[in-house]
Amino acid sequence: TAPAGLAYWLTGLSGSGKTTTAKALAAELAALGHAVECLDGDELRRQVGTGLGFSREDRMENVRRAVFISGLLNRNGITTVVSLISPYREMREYARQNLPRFIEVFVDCPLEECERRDVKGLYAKARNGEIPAFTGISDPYEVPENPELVIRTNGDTLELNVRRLLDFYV
Ligand code: GGZ
Repeated sequence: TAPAGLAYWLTGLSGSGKTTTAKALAAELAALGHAVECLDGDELRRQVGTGLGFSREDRMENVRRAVFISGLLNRNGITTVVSLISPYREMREYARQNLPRFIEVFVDCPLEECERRDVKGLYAKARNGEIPAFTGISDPYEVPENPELVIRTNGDTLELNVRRLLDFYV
């Protein structure tokens, strides 16, 4: 089973299923007796995102704050499940370099499917220009080149994806 103090880093488009997968993974890890915390982009931005927008610099700062918090937890044996779009390779590389037990997970879902789901109505707003610099529409997402895991949320079930995340350390 997984060692203590891992950082599962879930990257992917808005609406790809990062948060849903993260919560399910954290619940399973907790049931297995792990100390675990979720660090979700949307919530982090509300709690410690003062002054941050969605420029490349601000997204990098958001990632830096998440890495800092994750590091504090991880070094005390608490596993973290971090779900941030983290759209640039540079950002994920920074996280990899600064978190000793880092697992990059690409939450893969085609843009068309994320847009079809449009759970929060953000894609519609991005399309009509109400939200500028929206990832996948008017801002880049650099697909991970060498993630430890790729999970697909259109097709594979949540249960299968969580199982694959847990089995990574078998
Ligand atoms: C991307 C945006 C934007 C723009 C608001 N681009 O899926 P959500 O809605 O609930 O979560 C997304 C969140 C993005 O936060 P992250 O901290 O994960 O992004 S990053 O790692 O790039 O810093 C999305 C919403 O905020 N959102 N505006 N322009 N997502």
